[in-house]
Amino acid sequence: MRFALITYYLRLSDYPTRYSLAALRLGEYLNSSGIDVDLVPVALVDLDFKQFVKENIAGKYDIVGISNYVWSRKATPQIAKIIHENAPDVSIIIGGPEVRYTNLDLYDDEIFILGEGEESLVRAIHYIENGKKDKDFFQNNPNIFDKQHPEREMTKEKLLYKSPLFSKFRDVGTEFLYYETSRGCAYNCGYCGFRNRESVELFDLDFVEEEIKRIGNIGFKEVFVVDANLGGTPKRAKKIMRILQT
Ligand code: B12
Ligand code: SF4
Repeated sequence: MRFALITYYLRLSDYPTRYSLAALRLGEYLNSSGIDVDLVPVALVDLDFKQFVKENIAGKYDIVGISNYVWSRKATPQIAKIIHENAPDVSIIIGGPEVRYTNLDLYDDEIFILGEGEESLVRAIHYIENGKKDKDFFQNNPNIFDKQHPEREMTKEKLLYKSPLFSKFRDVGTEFLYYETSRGCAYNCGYCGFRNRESVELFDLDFVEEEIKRIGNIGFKEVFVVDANLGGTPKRAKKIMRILQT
């Protein structure tokens, strides 16, 4: 089955990349799990949803994943509706931080994943590939829900990664890159929108070194490091900075 991950971008002049880190991470994870995946970046400004779906999705893919953040909360149900109308055989899976606030009245038969996507997305794709026959699927995956199974809860996620970045997806420009070295934040503030996981986990430093080498080889001009824990782990932070400098 062919899978497309739709990822929106905005503010290209400030942050000149069409690829979110989520898309790159999920893309590599799916690819190394044997799933045929394409990344489909789309500018959210002035987007003609119908034309986008006709040109990029209909007839090309069986399953579409959509990355939903607060800035795409209006666009996502609209795109899902237009996919249903123009490509009715396509199944839709929605993930990202905004899933926590999903209003199911706006949706039809989409599958939603709370929290980090990697292994849950693989499981949801296999569920669809197997004709949605597994009756216990939602019970066994409490972070996954749909309109028929609206109960949901965050599950404890283990930080999962297989291939480093740029194993499959290398042609992502050279101007700018989002790059992470840990996930989660130790503070867990009540008002924070970044609450995809309860615990903090750090990427293995050898893995980080391999990825930074690749970033250097590709020659990115600017790298935005995403790590809520860098200041709290000074020894590790210094190591990462040294790797970045070499
Ligand atoms: C880098 C970043 C930005 C970048 C752009 C992000 C981008 N396009 O990728 C910039 C600087 C532009 C930005 C701006 C803003 N941001 Co910001 N940003 C981040 C930050 C620090 C890192 C994002 C990231 O790459 N994380 C690492 C990746 C791997 O994690 P992830 O994106 O969560 O993806 C995982 C899961 O969500 C899930 N997932 C994601 N997509 C999908 C899709 C499918 C199908 C599935 C199954 C799963 C799935 O799986 C992924 C891998 O596990 C996060 C905080 C954080 N640490 O995550 C805030 C965050 C995403 N931003 C946030 C906000 C609010 C904003 C602003 C609106 C702030 C403002 N008031 O202006 C602006 C507006 C953005 C805009 N587009 O106009 C919120 C979003 C809350 C929400 N409910 O969506 C966050 C969570 C921060 C927070 N503390 O609240 N941001
Ligand atoms: S990222 Fe910032 S706001 Fe969110 S939990 Fe951590 S310290 Fe609090």
